[in-house]
Amino acid sequence: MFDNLSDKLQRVFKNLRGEGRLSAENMEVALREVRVALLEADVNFKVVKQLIEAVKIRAMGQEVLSSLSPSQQVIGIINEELIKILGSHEAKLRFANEPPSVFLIVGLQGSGKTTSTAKLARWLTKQGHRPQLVSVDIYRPAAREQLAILAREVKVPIYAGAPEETLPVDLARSARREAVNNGRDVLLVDTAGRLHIDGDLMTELQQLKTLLNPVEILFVADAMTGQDAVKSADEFHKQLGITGVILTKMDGDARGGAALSIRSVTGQPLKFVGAGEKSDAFEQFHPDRAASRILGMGDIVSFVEKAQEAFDSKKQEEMQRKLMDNEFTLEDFRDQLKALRKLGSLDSILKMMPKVGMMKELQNVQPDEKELTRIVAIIDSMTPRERDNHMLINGSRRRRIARGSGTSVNEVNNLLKQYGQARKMMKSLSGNMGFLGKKLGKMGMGKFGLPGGF
Ligand SMILES: Nc1nc2c(ncn2[C@@H]2O[C@H](COP(=O)(O)OP(=O)(O)O)[C@@H](O)[C@H]2O)c(=O)[nH]1
Ligand SMILES: [Mg+2]
Repeated sequence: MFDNLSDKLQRVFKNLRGEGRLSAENMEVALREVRVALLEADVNFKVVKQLIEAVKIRAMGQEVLSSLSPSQQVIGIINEELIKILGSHEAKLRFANEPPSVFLIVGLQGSGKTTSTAKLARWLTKQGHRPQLVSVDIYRPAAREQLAILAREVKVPIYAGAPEETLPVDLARSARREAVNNGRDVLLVDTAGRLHIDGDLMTELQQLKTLLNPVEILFVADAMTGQDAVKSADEFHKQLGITGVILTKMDGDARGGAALSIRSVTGQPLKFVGAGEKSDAFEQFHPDRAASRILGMGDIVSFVEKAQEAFDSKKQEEMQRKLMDNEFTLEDFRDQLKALRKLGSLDSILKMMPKVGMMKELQNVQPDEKELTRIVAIIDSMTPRERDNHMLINGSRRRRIARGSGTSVNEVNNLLKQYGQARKMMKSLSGNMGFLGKKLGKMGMGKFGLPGGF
């Protein structure tokens, strides 16, 4: 999602880490590089300026210059300032005191309004709401059909409209009546867009706003259009008053600048991010997690949320205890690998892991499904005692295991080495898990306890 920016910042931090101590001079150089990286990611220049100045003031302070691990502290400061810019805390949706809460979905043509409306309906359903859909895009015949198809897919009712209802307000009025009659608590109104902002469109949206009194007016912005998306969001806000932004197409090669600028420029929060055409490629925007991703610290919280779905929690607690007590055996290693596979491709998991430091430990663990099968086979060929205590596995045992699993002694050796590394890595990860009750952003970066000094 922020891969490019993240890679560039990694490089800056790596250089910083090389410096024994921070001086005003090398700080200046590093911050200049951070500035360039942000501008290249298409972040609004005012936002960049604001960020760099805030970081400079804090990072030049005595606290950092005299510190033993200055780069760590600088990253911590950048992290905090990034979170501030992204919005400090996640912006929750508002709901009306009296249902149905009306959400107006607005934006330019092709930005992803219809797709996001369906995604949001699905998301709301998962949260226990009972949404109702309606499309008031009367200009393109296929537009309403498109939402109807998506509605079926996400299993949310849609108001189809009567032949005499030719105006957006007519459709919207009836849709609201239908929502009330059917006890739906949220009405999502997918509106028409234009290629450019124009008066007619704004008048139409204004009429819908007056009629429906929506609690949310969500502007859908296409991340691929970078600063243009930010500009239109601002324009819509001035003319209509938006309450939040849904940023779509973050799966493309968007440079991430829009995500970083929207809050500062419009004063309105980013509420959701779309990262794919499918209806489940949609998540709430968490400023603290996004900052971590940008800084290459991975998205541990998202990872754990995903993991909680795949691992059963009792077993996980047991595993935690074992990790802490250094009792993590080869058998546990195999079970963890098996559970990991349930999480998705190894590639996608690795993306959520902190890059800094962690990657070094993972270098030998190739994200290769065949390799996983081989590892499981090798561990299966061990005796229970060997799995319990890897120290027992001497040369002749290694030969026997290799034969039994159809692999080579070399591969067995590699596995044992990886296991040793995984033990170390898991141990440091499990240290982090303990913090997860708290917000990631509130954690001092130095407490990460990650291998590689972070
Ligand atoms: N890759 C990607 N494509 C998206 C995303 N959101 C929407 N799209 C695609 O963008 C195109 C326009 O979307 P649509 O919802 O029809 O836009 P609308 O004109 O604003 O209603 C469609 O081809 C969608 O599949 C996203 O998050 N990622
Ligand atoms: Mg549409």
